[in-house]
Amino acid sequence: MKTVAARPYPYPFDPAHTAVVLIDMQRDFLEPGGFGAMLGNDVLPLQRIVPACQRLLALARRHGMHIIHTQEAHDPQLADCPPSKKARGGLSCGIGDTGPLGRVLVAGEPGADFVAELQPAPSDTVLRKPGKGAFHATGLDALLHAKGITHLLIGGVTTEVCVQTTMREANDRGYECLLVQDCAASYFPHFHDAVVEMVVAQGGIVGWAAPLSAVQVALEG
Ligand code: TIU
Repeated sequence: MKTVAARPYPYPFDPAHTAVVLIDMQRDFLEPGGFGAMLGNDVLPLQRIVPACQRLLALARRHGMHIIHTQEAHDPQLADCPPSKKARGGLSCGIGDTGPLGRVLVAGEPGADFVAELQPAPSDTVLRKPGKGAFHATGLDALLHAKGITHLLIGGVTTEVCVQTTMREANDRGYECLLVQDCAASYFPHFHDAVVEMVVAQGGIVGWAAPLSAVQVALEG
């Protein structure tokens, strides 16, 4: 067992039963012309966490932890996109429409791909998801059970949308979750900070939070 100096108290985990879940590090959220930018957001705060996410993946690989990359993307017919989701925001170029990065949030399009620095390795799992939470309408719970995974180290974008939703879904399913706080980002930095506080409040009501450096110290001293 390893122990991370985390908030609200130390987080024990066994790397053999732990997965890194990196949420939606896609061009559609991190690059100009993608879905996030269509929503009116500045993508720079998301781009800033890419080097830390690279270090988290390298750390996971050194210690044999399974890596899961989630991808928010719909099938080309949008059969898995509720009309309410497509309509939200009243965008002139919204989900399924053709923008600078191809069809917005559609699987197989350039925008749905992961950023160049965080391309999955062949041994990683890529999990396509139609919602904000990674457990909704996916096989994630069964996959984690099959691999004997009980603990999740979570990062990605955006902290208060897909990261927080996934962490809450995982917590309700019994997984012990640590938010790697500098490997997650929001278009709204104060939302990011608020999520970190929400997660660890009330004795860790949703789980734990720690910086990547604390995870690294736990694993490598
Ligand atoms: N808009 C926003 O902040 N996020 C999303 O739509 N998806 C994810 O967080 N991945």
